[in-house]
Amino acid sequence: MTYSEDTIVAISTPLGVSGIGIVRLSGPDAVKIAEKIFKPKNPSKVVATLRTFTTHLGYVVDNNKVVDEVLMTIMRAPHSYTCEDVVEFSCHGGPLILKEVLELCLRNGARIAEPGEFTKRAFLNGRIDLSQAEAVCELINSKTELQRRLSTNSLLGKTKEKITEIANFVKEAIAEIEVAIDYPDEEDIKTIRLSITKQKIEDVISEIRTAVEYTEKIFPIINGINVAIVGKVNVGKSSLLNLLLNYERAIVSDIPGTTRDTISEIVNIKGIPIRIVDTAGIRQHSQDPIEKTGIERTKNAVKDADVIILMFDGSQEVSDDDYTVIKIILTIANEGYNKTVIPVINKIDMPQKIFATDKIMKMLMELQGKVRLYPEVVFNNFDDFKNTVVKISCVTKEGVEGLLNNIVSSQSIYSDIFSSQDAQETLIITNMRQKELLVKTQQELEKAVSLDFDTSAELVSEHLKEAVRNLQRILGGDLTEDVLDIIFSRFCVGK
Ligand SMILES: Nc1nc2c(ncn2[C@@H]2O[C@H](COP(=O)(O)OP(=O)(O)OP(=O)(O)O)[C@@H](O)[C@H]2O)c(=O)[nH]1
Ligand SMILES: [Mg+2]
Repeated sequence: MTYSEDTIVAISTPLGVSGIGIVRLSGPDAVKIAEKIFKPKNPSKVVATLRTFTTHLGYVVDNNKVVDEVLMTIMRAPHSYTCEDVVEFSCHGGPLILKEVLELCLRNGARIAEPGEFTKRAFLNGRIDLSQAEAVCELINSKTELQRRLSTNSLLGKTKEKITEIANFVKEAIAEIEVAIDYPDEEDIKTIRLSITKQKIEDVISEIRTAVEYTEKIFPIINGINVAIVGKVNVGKSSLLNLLLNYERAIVSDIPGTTRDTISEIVNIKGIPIRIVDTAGIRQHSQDPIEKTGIERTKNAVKDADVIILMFDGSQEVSDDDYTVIKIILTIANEGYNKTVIPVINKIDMPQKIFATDKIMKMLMELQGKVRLYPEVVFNNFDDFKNTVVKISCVTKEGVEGLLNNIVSSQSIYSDIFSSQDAQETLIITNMRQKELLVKTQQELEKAVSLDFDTSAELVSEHLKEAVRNLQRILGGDLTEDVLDIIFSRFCVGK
């Protein structure tokens, strides 16, 4: 029994010129539509009787006009991606050809598919659960190897397995408690059994807590690390951005105040997506309204950043403008944001004036304890300070590789994840929706164990039931149509 009455169609490959492009039909009339528009090259073949998982050479025809020579693959219900009859036409990849085949399907009774509708049908027809459906979307959109690895595990059903296991545990606990409620007489046995049950739930809580912590660690991989390059005007911020991107994304000039807006780009560094934000240079007493807006945006970039590269120009002595930048970071730290700051001296290919006095050390000392300075900067001895602070040149590229290593290792979680090959053993949650439900589950379980199982058994049971409902929602149970629509609308058309 499948859920859909209608047959959907979409171009399932990206639009643009390519070797082949695929138009996919799914639904009860998929084969009927194929009969109308596909003419097998071998005239003895009859479309209606073609076996499942077979591919056939032929023509897509509009009445008698040939639209394209194609390969048609037929996959019959229930053994297809959607569990419905699926027909795929592998056409030549021109956008006009694909559009014509698509329109032909529409004219013959198909409806255009919504984003993610094929996967939604696979879910509604019970072939995959919601965590797997979401993994499909995340896999398609994954930009890095680590992201791909995590979503693949989820797609293989690892999330589903673990969640089901936990839900079963909690269900058993509910059964234990209901038995205790029904037979309240045997006091001794009841007390012992309930204390065992309580212990089991506590174990589940700690397992969930570990999973939530792990999720918090892996989220930066999914979302990437946000890095903001800040500093006074002309220190070389845009030069560093261009260097990391390997092309001239931002205008670089010796005129102070070149960058007036924030520029943000994603680079893939060691398998981690890193969003680098180049900001407008800071200088005091700027009267220029555009520059003032730029500075506001710099403040926001600092707020959003996981790592702040605080850049200085080594060829100059430090100035009040440098101090203004430090004050911006301090303001944001005082608002309660916990930031990692990597102080960087740029332009080390030029004669150095920055260490002529220990002013820079004193300025940076103000950040001590307010932000996480990385790598650990030594402040009690000026010579040690000079050695520990990161130094680079955007011209000779000296020190830049080391800076990248520092960005990644400052987020220590990455080394953990790189080393953990057994991620399969851990409950894997790959998005916010799943994480929120897991946290709700944890809260319900905690409420349950905070109660006296003997005297409040009924209330305990209620909390446990709510916990199970939250777990089921992770897999897509108990969700309303509109919530599902929102989830699947994030997909691309044709998937
Ligand atoms: N010698 C030398 N010059 C550099 C280095 N990095 C940048 N510059 C030069 O410094 C000047 C300013 O560089 P930008 O990258 O535009 O500096 P910025 O910090 O983005 O400046 P604003 O956008 O004005 O705040 C340019 O002339 C760069 O060529 C470096 O490592 N060594
Ligand atoms: Mg700039």
